[in-house]
Amino acid sequence: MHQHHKKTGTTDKNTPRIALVGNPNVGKSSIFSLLTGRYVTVSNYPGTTVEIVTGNTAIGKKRFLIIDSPGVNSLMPMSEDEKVTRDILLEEETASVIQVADTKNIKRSLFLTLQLVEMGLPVVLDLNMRDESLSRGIKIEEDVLGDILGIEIVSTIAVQKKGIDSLKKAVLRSNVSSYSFSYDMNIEEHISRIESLLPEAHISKRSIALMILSGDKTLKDWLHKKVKGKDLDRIEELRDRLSEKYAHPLNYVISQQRFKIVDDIAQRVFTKIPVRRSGASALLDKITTHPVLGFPFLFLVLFVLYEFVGVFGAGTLVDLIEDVVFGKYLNPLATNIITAVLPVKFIQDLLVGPYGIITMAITYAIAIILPITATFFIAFAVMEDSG
Ligand SMILES: Nc1nc2c(ncn2[C@@H]2O[C@H](COP(=O)(O)OP(=O)(O)OP(=O)(O)O)[C@@H](O)[C@H]2O)c(=O)[nH]1
Ligand SMILES: [Mg+2]
Repeated sequence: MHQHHKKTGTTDKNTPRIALVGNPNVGKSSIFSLLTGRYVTVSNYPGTTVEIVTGNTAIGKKRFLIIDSPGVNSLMPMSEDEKVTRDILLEEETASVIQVADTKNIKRSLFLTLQLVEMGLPVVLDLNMRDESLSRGIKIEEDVLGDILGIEIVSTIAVQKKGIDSLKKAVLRSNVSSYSFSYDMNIEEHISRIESLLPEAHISKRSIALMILSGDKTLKDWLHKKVKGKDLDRIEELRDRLSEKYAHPLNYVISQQRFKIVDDIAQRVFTKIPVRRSGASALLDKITTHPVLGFPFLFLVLFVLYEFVGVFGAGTLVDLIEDVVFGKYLNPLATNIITAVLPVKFIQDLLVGPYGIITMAITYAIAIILPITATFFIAFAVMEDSG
């Protein structure tokens, strides 16, 4: 990887920016590598130790600067990483946001989608990790979700390089969502009051008002630069007045109302499909969970287990090892060696013969314990792995 240090965004002011945003560990960097070439720029986000990777790409005939951002769970920042991602969207113009989502975790993803939609930015929702979601029988009705949110929805499997072309096409078509949702009356009233005191920005005033109401302290510097002191006091007063109306902190109240909206959407788009498996395993599944056939099957399993551990292990194998391996070969061999090497009868009796340590104790220890424990553990392993 070719790396050199440069401040983000200064590459070329005229190249439209695409920001990759998403929850932690959903495949943002994998998608980033698939979209950009070999030449990327790694730099610290100004004033932080957080690393940001940017790269150029051409989609159709257009050139874009793509930014890979740190994973976030919310755009109401609680950590430096989250602040950086929020600032990437706040501080500069973004042509389009690609939200990379883990399809298995649709609710967590939608919680973030709502905040991006609120920001008034053009968003493409990329449902990544479709391989994993399908293998768990999770399917998202993309058309329905697209209709609800009014944005481009695509699905990808980054590790298999699948869906990247449709993602690129969707980026060219990306648009600001037409979806709007509201909070309770008190919150809505305070949002509009605060909005009227805010300047134009790269993200909507509504989203900034919600950050302020959520008690976002990381916005302080930005606000001091952009808003007059008198208006800042008024904004704080409005937030304090609203928070007095609730038993819980405002960020909790706002999050709860968002979660409710996320639940409603998820319910409409989330479907569970039967996981396709081989015929034999599906049949086995049917038999073992069948209310009537299940019991005979249980007894069959227990019987096979008894035959294997009890009859074969404790019977056949024990006899074989005791009588043949030890009785015919090892014990006579040990007796011959001992009587040849140690002429003292007392010591000979101690070691070999019917009560000798070697012939009796070791024979029993190995011949009896070994086959039983071995067959038992084999049976145990088979049962555990088969579930
Ligand atoms: N099965 C599967 N794994 C994927 C897919 N996309 C990415 N991964 C894997 O998921 C892991 C995380 O991928 P990254 O691209 O590092 O995720 P990220 O969103 O950049 O993570 P952070 O930057 O830490 O938030 C890696 O092991 C990827 O190989 C996918 O579509 N399917
Ligand atoms: Mg990453």
